[in-house]
Amino acid sequence: RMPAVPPEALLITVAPTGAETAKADCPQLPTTLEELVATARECESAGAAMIHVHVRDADHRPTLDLGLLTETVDALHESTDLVVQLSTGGSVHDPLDKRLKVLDARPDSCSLTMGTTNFGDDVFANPWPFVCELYQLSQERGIVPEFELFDLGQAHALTRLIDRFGLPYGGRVHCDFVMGVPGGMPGTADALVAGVATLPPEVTSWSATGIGRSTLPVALAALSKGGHLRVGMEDVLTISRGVPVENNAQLVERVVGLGALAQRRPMTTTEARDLLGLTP
Ligand code: KMH
Ligand code: ZN
Repeated sequence: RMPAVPPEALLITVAPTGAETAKADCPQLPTTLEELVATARECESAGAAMIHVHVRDADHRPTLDLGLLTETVDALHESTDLVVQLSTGGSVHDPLDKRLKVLDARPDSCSLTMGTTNFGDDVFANPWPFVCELYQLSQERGIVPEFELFDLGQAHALTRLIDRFGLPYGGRVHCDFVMGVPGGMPGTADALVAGVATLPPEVTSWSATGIGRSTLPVALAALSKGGHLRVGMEDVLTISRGVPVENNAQLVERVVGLGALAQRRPMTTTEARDLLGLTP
């Protein structure tokens, strides 16, 4: 085995697109495969080691089309060394069966949200039987889940999942706190501390992301607690009040700078694979 990933290594995950923003409202959002690959390469150069991917169709609308998902995973593997994580959350309109099929595209990792959340005026549905099915499927397929936690109950639900079905493929347990969603936990240091305290002992790493204006408070709190970071235009579209984000690399560069202040340097893609249990 490789030596353990050192504590100063900071995993930066970039979430470049999401399923909520319309291309028409944000032309700089990467929605085509070409734009996504270019973004991925820029973000890898800037310090990202993992990419969390939502795919868009020819009309720039969110899709879970298996052909497009597979093509995207393959293209990202060909042009970058990034750990490729596909979203199984999709959009709030995607049916559960289609979200399970995402694993057929054979990503390295998949997001796995630990419970149902009010999501603005919508509902992001993750009923318990679906969570169990997706988890077991990830174990069978050799895909490493990233447990997405939108509230404290979801951090606690991870104990229940691991007690029932054992550890993920690869033996590591990586979580991501998604904070500041209207309907979920707030994007505050207090909420992050409570969330970390609620994680089961099996957790080996965690990151956090704050939506919208909670981006910086959450990033600073996560660095203070020794966690990792997710950033990207899925989560925030302004770099400061009223100033639009130019591109995803700009957000990655900003947290590389925050990491440097906290004496954390970007984790390499090789270290990220080790951290996540993707190295045999
Ligand atoms: N688009 C949200 C409804 C995930 O990627 O797994 C769900 C989401 C979480 O973005
Ligand atoms: Zn997502």
